[in-house]
Amino acid sequence: KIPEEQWAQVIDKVGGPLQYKKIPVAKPGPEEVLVNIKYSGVCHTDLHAVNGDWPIPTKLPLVGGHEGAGIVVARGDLVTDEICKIGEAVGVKWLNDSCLSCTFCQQADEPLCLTPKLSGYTVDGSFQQYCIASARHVAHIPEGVPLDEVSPVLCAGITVYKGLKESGARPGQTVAVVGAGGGLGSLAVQYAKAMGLHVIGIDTGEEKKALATKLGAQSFIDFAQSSDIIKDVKNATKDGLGPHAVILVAVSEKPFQQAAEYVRPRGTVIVIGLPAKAYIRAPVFESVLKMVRIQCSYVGNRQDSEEALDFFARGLIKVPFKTVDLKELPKVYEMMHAGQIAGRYVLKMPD
Ligand code: 8ID
Ligand code: ZN
Repeated sequence: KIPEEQWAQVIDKVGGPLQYKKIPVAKPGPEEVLVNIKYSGVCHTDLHAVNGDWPIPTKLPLVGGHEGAGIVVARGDLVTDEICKIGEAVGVKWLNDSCLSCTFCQQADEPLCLTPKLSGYTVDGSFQQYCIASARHVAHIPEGVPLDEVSPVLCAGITVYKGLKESGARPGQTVAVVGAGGGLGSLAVQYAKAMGLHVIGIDTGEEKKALATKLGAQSFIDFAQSSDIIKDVKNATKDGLGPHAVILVAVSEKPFQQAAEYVRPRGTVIVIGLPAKAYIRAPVFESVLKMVRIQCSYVGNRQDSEEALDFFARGLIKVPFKTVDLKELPKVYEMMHAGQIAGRYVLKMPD
């Protein structure tokens, strides 16, 4: 019942165009599974990949996508039921595979693996009906969870959950989410709230303001309207000293050069967003006297993934999403490029 051919969104070269066409269905290797993707979120990373924004090249031709939720329909000979069952609901994440043997994998820092496979970047991803993934790395989606709504958790959710953990922010403290109306940001607001943190949302426009506020941000700062963002962020905290942590999930360079100035003394700036050719900047004098910590965070390991999904399964996270068909991906990229997406778009695969 697994077909020979399937629908996919493919690019042949950097910059596109996207081609919606039929391609062969791959066969899983000994330690792989074949996942019948039902839904896939569209992350800004997918657009960075099309645009060639980053210093490492993608495979070509490339099928993008790394928030794929679907059902395991075939598996390799070495995949036992303990690892992954046929018929199970699983998620295809950005980290499609890691070696599990290098010094980083050994310490559960799988995202730092020296020879990773990245879904929708160095291997074909979830913008197709049948996707290959490493059996040991697929996320196990709890029973009863809707596959459309959960798909954005598979990158956006895991990544911001991990970033919040890395920040060390504790219940009762305040975190600023920069890019709070976007895909990662709209989930960061909710994970932070669920962790007992106060949230300052930073983004632009009425729609993103309404969304961030509805999802739990106690205050919102419109970066396009603010004449002094440093002052406004500090003033949004009770004592005027600034947030204990800042989660940077914006796709422009500016905030990566501002956050160290408004974070609280002994506070932590967590860098997650990956705008093209951007640099982090902080004034040495003020940063030293404030003992500021600047730390980067990159997706999450298998345990982080399980925990992020568990928050969702417990009803603590509502994904603000709109669903369109796989063939509509070019329109989603256009809106994303224009900064017009509040929350996430999720692609529905053809039946
Ligand atoms: O593991 C990682 N580090 C990781 C994982 C997943 C994604 C990193 N990312 C990266 C993506 O590659 C991308 O660069 O995180 C970034 C955010 O991805 P996204 O949430 O999928 O993008 P989006 O939905 O377009 O949201 C971006 C938001 O940033 C706002 C925009 O208005 C939008 O809502 N924004 C911008 I552009 N400039 C801003 C500013 N100066 C800003 N918000 C506040 N201040
Ligand atoms: Zn992503």
